[in-house]
Amino acid sequence: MILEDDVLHSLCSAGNVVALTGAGISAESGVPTFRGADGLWSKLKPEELANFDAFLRNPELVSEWYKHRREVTRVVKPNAAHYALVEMEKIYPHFTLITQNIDNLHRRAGSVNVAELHGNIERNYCLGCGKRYDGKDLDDNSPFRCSKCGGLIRPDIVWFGEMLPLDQWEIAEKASENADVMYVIGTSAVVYPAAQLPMAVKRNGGAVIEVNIEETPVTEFADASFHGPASEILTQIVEKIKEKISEEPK
Ligand code: BV8
Ligand code: ZN
Repeated sequence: MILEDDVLHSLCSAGNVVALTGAGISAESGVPTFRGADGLWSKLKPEELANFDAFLRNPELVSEWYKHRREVTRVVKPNAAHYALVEMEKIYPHFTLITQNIDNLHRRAGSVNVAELHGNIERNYCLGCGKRYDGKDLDDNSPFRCSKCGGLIRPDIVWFGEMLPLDQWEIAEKASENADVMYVIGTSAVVYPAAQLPMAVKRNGGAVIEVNIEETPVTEFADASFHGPASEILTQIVEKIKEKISEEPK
């Protein structure tokens, strides 16, 4: 990976730094992505599963799908890319991690300042009374009925056509508007409104650094695009930043 001096300098001197992650950062942990060749949605159609109407039409099917995905995310582990972002949070004065992922791997790796735009697969709530349920409380029956009111329990995840959690979105928007640098990692950048954040950074004069195994709509306006597995690329970037910072006179 070639990290030009001017890019490295901008990465080292950045004060406000943001990372936007998608399913690709968890791919090397063994969590299937959505749109890749072996992606979740190559077999199933999102409209059949990741939306509220589908859930009301067939709560068993959708509940089982999320139960299966919870089981997958529990056995996998964060990979070097997640840990590289934990390191970044220590290096940079202000670091905000914005994730589209629902797999909880960033928090399990140790990231603290995390905005979860699309929810979290371990969180669930009752449609009837709002009672909250942890994923582990649900795993022996589906569809999941509320013990308090008998209502249907759904995952606390943002489905297509649903609003993103306002508090998380506001954190993400504000961090992106003030960012000196945004790392865009492992996302196909096709799902809105998350996909508009890199352009917001660019518009406000920040640098956009893409890490992906293939080109995406971000590639054409990124200040630098590194094509390769996030675990390798991010580990190398963090090492080079640490090296450069250690050379600087105290
Ligand atoms: C909303 C939760 C508004 C469920 C998800 C037409 C045009 C534009 C927009 C729209 C439109 N029609 C509808 C919309 C809006 C819609 C949208 O954007 N649709 C898209 C598909 C066209 N958005 C919404 O509905 C959002 N809500 O807009 O509400 C509103 C306004 C008023 C009132 C009410 C509502 C809600 C969006 C959230 C949907 N929920 N998931 C679940 O997960 O089960 S989206 C789903 O896609 C995931 O959350 C995921 O995070 C997200 C994005 O996918 P990626 O993370 O990018 O994953 P993907 O597989 O696509 O890509 C992986 C990438 O990693 C690839 O690039 C690959 O190359 C790379 N990679 C792989 N391995 C590696 C790697 N990179 C590095 N290293 C590796 N090793
Ligand atoms: Zn209830």
